Amino acid sequence: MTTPDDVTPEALYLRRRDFIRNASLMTVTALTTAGGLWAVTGGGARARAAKGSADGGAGLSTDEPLTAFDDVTTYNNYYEFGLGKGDPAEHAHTLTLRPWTVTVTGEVKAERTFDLDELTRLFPPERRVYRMRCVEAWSMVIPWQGFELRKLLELVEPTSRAKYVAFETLVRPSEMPGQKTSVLAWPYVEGLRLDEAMHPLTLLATGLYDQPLLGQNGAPLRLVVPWKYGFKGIKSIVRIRLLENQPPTTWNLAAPGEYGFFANVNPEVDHPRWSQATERRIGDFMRRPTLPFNGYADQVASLYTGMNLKEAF
Ligand SMILES: Nc1nc2c(c(=O)[nH]1)N[C@H]1C(S)=C(S)[C@@H](COP(=O)(O)O)O[C@H]1N2
Ligand SMILES: [Mo]
Repeated sequence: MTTPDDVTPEALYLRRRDFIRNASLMTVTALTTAGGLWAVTGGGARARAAKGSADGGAGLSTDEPLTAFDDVTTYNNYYEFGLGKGDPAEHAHTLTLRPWTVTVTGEVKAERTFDLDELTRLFPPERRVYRMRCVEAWSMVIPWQGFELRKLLELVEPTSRAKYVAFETLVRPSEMPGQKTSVLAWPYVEGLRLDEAMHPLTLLATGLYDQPLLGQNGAPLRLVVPWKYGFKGIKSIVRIRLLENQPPTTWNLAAPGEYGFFANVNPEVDHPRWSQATERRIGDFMRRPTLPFNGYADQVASLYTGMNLKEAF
């Protein structure tokens, strides 16, 4: 059940707006408590799993303690299944995951539709332990399995006109109850610049904690871009398009003053409604400082040289 304390700050804004537009769309339990959210909520002092083990991509994994499996799989944002942190775990297991296809189209020489199992045969998943930082100022350390997006892009051969990559989530309101509401515009869409998409850190994840992804984490295929805020990590992907122009993105469409296209983690650029200087690692009690590019500056800062960094965040 959705309680006021577990509704996301990202969604509270939408919920209020949505409520004004159509009071019958959603339950209204959270309307009264916008102020209470920054109290310590969620994972609390739950047990930690063991340290992360070595990975496939040399030097790309962190050896920080992993966030507990229970937290990674019950404290989620996935608005297709509700606005509460526990809603995806409660509802997403009903999503039909097979057959599942991913179509790659647009500015490519070899358009192609992949069956999900064909994709994992072509690109055997490897283990990558990444930090994840949500724009709501909480973070996790997650042991993913996945393959580098660049491998898929190289296979379909982007044309010289391709500058961006756009991603789309499945639309299936019969199984995704949130899509019967207008809390966001569906499908959920995201995008990267081509060089970001080609970066070895950028993953298409098929699993975590050595098992296939659960519905709440974006099964069967979701994007992971660890130096960007979590909302860039679009779930349950069915279409990937290579484009000449920058594609629209869901959170930028919903609240252009709050979320940009790049969404690189930057402790010095506050969200309009809260500070990004520190974060709460789920499972920890004390907050910790947030690092530029979520601690991946050495690997990715060079992608943004010459750019106004405020624009890149
Ligand atoms: N399709 C879709 N993808 C999504 C979202 C969503 O609501 N729908 N939420 C995003 C947000 S805000 C975050 S923080 C991450 C959360 O990923 P996790 O629940 O696996 O930790 O998923 C992102 N991907
Ligand atoms: Mo998020």
